[in-house]
Amino acid sequence: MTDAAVASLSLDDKELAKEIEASVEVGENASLGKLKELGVSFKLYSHPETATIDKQAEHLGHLPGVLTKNLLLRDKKIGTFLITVLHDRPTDTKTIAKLLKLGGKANLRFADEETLEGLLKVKRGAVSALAVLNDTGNAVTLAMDKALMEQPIVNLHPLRNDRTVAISTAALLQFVHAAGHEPTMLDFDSVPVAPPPGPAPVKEKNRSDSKNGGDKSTAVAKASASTPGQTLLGIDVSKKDNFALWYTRVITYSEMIDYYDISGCYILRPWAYSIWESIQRWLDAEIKELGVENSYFPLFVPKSVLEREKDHIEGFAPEVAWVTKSGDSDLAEPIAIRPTSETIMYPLFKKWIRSHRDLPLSLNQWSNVVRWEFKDPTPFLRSREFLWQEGHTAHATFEESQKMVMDVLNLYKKVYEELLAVPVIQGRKTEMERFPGGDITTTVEAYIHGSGRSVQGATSHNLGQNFGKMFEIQYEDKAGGHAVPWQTSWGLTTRSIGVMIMAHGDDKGLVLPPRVAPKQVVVIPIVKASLSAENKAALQSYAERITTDLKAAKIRVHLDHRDNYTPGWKYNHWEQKGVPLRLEVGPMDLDKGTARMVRRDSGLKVDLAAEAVVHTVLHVLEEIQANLFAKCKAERDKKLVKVWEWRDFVPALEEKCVILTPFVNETEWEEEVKRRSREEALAGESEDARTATSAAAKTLCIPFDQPDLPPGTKCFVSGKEATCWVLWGRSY
Ligand code: 87F
Repeated sequence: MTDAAVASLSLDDKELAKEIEASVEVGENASLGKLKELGVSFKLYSHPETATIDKQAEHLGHLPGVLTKNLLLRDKKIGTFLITVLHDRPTDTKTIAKLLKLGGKANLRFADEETLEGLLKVKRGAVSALAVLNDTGNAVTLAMDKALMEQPIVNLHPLRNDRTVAISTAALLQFVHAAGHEPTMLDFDSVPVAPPPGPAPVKEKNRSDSKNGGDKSTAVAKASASTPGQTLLGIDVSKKDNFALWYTRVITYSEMIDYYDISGCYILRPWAYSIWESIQRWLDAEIKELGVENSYFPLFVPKSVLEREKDHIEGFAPEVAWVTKSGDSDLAEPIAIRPTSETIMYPLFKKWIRSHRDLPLSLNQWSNVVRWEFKDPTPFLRSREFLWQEGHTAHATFEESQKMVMDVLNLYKKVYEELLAVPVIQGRKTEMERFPGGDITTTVEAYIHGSGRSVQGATSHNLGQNFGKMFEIQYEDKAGGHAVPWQTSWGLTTRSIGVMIMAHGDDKGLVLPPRVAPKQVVVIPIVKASLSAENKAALQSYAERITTDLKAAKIRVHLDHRDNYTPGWKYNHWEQKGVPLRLEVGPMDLDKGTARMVRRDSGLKVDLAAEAVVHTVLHVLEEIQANLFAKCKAERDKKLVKVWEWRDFVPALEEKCVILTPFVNETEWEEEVKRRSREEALAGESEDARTATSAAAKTLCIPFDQPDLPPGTKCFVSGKEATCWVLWGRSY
């Protein structure tokens, strides 16, 4: 991190504003002039150009006040709208049209650059509500987030994106009124993320068993008429049509996630936490096999210690969350909440590593970390607090440390492939993408077929002797001399659960790999009201016997014997929750001594003899695990292509491919690919750069498994001689 960036974190913001205001000609800028004229107080910040909200957050995220997303939308028939909303709002045109109450026929589009400059006289990337000042003809309707009005301070670009003004929302309203605009308020609470609970048709997927009353329509009518509150929302959007919304539906309807009042923070409900426990159980045992011990270090980092290692913090500073007060009193020194624990642990490493006999020192901790992200948050994939394990080891030789890096990376591959059934590619990060505090970053990269994006699954770093030197970790080696240890650090987070959900889920909801499913089998007795008490009891004990047998074989099984839900409702419920196998037991099964097994992954139904249930279930669970992996790998492999020339690169990206190219592996060329791929993909259209997903390609890794690279092979972008094959993609 540069000194200036460190300073901007700790400098009192009033001082910063004063310092900056002095260097800006307020009078030159019409919007600032207007604010002065109105006599409202404001602060002005200067920063490099920030054309996107992410960039703005990078430079200003630590200051008071909220950031906004601003867009100019247009419907040729209805008119033009300047939308100013809180930074984490969904801003797809459908949602906005709904909030503006434009009716189903509206056709909102992002206004082009020409319209923008014509009407508001600002460049793209510099738009804010302050731009209505230039709309003297009142051609634009200003629409503002209702919730914004509850915020004390808002940060906005004053017609240029290398400046930001902080003003009160009251002052902002005064400003827009003075500019002749009465803003329309957008109430996002009226468009919930998940639809409100309400009656939805329950599909009775009962088999037409005459004894069970197979008339579907009657069954549905009964379910909703006689048992209010028994309705179940179905996933009403397909994975293919709207992946983001589909994901939101799946994680909420499956009872994995609930939302919280702080943006970017989520509740991991038992169904999700149990999956994390499965991952923990397996990985924890394997880590211990490598000789690593668990420990726990404090959540807090003193400011001076966090900032001691500048390279390490470089670029991360805006994401650090600080505690500055206890009650009403300021703390003597601000305290950071751990975003990672290098700076917390290594002062102790210095204390504990004195002799070569103290090595290797291999510690792991299971904990939470906080990184105050400003990109759109996504449950599991990008949240402001997440769970992980972080391992930190110190060794006498580079070779030993590198072995640890690779052993752990291999465990991470197994977590993804053998537990979560998601194939990954192992490799090394390029100079541009590696962790700057270390020497080598290795990674496992997954691919999400539904979105065409890649995800960094987990990383394992060789830190070299950088931290050792920085934290003065020194020991006496065998020869009696002084030596600095070789260190590693590595982490796997709850992001892995999000990757698994995205990889396997379908239009009915979650699909869980049996190895991590909290329940692997659900047994559902088909009890109808018409059944005699005696038959009911017999059926009940039959279902219980099957359940007990499965439990005895260590299968995670649940008997859903609730009598206030219909079988059809239960089928839907457990399908949404992704349980790998369902066993239906009805009166006919009792008579015949059978059970009907239904697979979640394929929908396949088979009638089993009761004696064969345990054996078959064990076998089929393995088959489902293998099938999910194979399906996911086939989908990925279909999209894994080689490209030799630039002209084929962006078209392949557009086809949602992950791309292997011969590459010169120079940072300038990597930047060039990022820039050009974004530009060509957007072809003049605006990227909704405020969202977390970018149109640009980036390097995912230099795969360990390198295809042949005959001497003389040219780099696909620079035309120079290629040095390796590199994997590229759009990523989360
Ligand atoms: C955010 C804020 C402050 C990532 C951050 O990958 C610091 C950091 O150091 C930061 N985000 N990192 C890199 C973490 C490196 C390393 N730490 C141990 C890992 C795995 C676990």
